[in-house]
Amino acid sequence: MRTPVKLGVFAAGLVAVFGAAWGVGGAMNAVGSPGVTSSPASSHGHDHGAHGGQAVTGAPGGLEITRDGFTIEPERTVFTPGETADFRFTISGFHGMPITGYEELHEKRLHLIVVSRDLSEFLHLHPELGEGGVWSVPLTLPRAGTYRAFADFAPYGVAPMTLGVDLWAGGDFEPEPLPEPGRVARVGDYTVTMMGDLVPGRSSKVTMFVTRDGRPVTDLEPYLGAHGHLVALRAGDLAYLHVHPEEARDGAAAGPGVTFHAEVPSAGIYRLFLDFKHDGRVRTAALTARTRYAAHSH
Ligand SMILES: [Cu+2]
Repeated sequence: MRTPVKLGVFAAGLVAVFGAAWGVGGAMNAVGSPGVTSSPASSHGHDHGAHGGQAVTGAPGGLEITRDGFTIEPERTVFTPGETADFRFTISGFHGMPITGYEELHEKRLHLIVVSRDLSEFLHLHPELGEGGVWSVPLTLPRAGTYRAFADFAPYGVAPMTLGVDLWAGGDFEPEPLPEPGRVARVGDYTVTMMGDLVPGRSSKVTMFVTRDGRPVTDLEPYLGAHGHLVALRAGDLAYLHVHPEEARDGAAAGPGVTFHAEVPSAGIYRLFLDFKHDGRVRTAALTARTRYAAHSH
């Protein structure tokens, strides 16, 4: 088990690097801080880690309302901004009837992600499954605009899939420009720094490093079966990347680093949303990442 040891040392080194950066104030705003992307441990992880080099198979999810015979069917798609309404939908199968049996994925039978198409708004909800396979959740679209709702689920005996459907909130819409690519996101007192790179065409390992007021957070609370939940969407078409947390085999540390494997279908710009739980509250940190090709690919 060479890799975990190396990564442990790598993470400890980053604590030191980031600690020092905080000392000089604001240095962490730098995009692609030296020592992060060029770390030998990091590139080594890409080449020989558990998922390193693994080809990405299949088209990205979330771009279609129907795939492999399964279709998301919302009862309504138009909402009033700022008003809470029940969002009800079914997932139908080949026979056109709603699916009622689902596997559990990250502790839930269905994850519903709703984002504005400019990626400035993000909601992560867990609808309830009612009679007849009808999913239902109170939904508030915060501002006017076009939204994409993603249902992430696995019918019994079927591989997990993501279907997407557009929703609308009427009114004047001011699109927000996508924030510049960078490695740092702030939410409240928390700062999240991304280590590792999204490499097109394969599974990429990224670690989200969480600090609060400059100190590493080491008591992240479990959330959806891990110490964080990451959603990655491609800017431009909102392709929904398949991301899974590193298996907590050796009693994974509750921070400051939370590691994920993301399947990146292409070069481009992606918006990453990290949900983590601390002090009893789930928080979402968002950052924009540009893919990087491996320094030496064979
Ligand atoms: Cu979820």
